[in-house]
Amino acid sequence: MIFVKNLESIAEQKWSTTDKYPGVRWKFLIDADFTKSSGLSLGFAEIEPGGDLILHYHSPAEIYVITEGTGTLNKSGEFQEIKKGDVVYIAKNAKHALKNNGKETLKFYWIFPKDRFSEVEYLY
Ligand code: 7BC
Ligand code: NI
Repeated sequence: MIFVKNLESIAEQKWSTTDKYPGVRWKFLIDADFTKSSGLSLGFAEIEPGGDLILHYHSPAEIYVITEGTGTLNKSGEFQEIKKGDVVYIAKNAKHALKNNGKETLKFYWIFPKDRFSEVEYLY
């Protein structure tokens, strides 16, 4: 099965948020809770200036594709500045966080090797 989507095609989907991650909002693009897909899932997130996707880990590995802005990536205690165009590989159970210390909104896609985001258990 093959399909094409883009952010405009999910304009009606509400942004998800949680008090755990101040200034972070996200949508689901390829995700078995929304699409007839399996094996991989992809979401899109925005972190406003000052926002923080706090330190966490999960059993699936993860990839980030940064499309706008800058941020500080916490690589299990080692910090690295990231920017538009960067891609990030996060191994399974590796602690990571992403904070926007910049002036513009940080935008990125994340990919999990799972059917759906809702089955990823976040641990802290
Ligand atoms: O962006 C979100 C929001 C919960 O999650 C994906 C990023 C991550 O590192 O798990
Ligand atoms: Ni993560």
